[in-house]
Amino acid sequence: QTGSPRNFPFRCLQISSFANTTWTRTDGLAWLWELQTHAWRNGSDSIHFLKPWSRGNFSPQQWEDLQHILGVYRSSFTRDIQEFAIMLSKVYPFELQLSAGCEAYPGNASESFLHVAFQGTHVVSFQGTYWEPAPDAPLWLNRAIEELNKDQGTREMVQSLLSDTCPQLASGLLEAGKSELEQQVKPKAWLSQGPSPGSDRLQLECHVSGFYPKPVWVMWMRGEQDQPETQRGDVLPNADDTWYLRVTLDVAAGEAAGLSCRVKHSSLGGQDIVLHWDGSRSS
Ligand code: PBS
Repeated sequence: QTGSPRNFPFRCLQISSFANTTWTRTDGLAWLWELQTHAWRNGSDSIHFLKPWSRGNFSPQQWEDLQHILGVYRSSFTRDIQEFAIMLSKVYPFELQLSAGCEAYPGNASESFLHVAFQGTHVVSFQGTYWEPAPDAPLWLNRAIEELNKDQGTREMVQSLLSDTCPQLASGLLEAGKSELEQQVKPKAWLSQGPSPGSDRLQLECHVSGFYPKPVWVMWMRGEQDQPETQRGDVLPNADDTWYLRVTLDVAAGEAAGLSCRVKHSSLGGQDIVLHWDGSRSS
């Protein structure tokens, strides 16, 4: 993997809750691939830089300009949505989520996107120079989209944010954060006994934690044989940008001896971690 050019998408998320006609909040966050780089909390008038390299190659002036645009946007967005809610008779509470970003490709090319979800369902995207309904979007949205498309100033700003600002910021971040993005952090692994799934049965747990990046392979084995009954949990985030995974196996108490948990991860360079179940621990 190392050496070959690879892409790291940059994603900005906006979460807006409209509880009733007067209570709303909007939070923003940005990620470069697996790492959160920025946060923009509801009450705050400034973007929070979460990494030492979160300023990328933007000058203080460029950040100030961007914060100003976003500050105006946040209050206009809230106002516009409240007006749409009246115009379209939408009932409170509702949630809007925006996901926008870009990915730079070799040779100066980049691809950008901006999608909007209403109550968790994708309803609107920005395509080229216009707002467009998502396939299967409800018909009532067309009136809102028509209104939005009348605002040429906003369309031009969104277009330039997506096609210029975003790839510029993303490539600066990538350059500044490259070593952290590409770092390899080895997992630690340990075994434990979970709650008994039934009489004479054991739940064997294999915990794997502290690894980066996210892809990981963990299996319960008997010798060289994968145990297909292995149950894999979700890969969960630790607070320090590393990941955690728990993998379990239910077995008859008499069959636990001889089982082991095997962990493969890019940081281990082929030297898999193998932990053997200690038969004497099963009561
Ligand atoms: C319940 C209904 C659900 C409908 C879902 C619709 C989703 C809509 C997403 C809309 C996003 C834009 C909202 C604000 C915009 O309409 C407008 O009021 C403001 N425009 C901006 O702030 C431009 C920056 C947009 C960045 C978007 C990133 C996602 C204010 O516009 C006015 O001022 C600007 C200058 O600041 C221009 O002069 C513009 O012409 C003018 O109208």
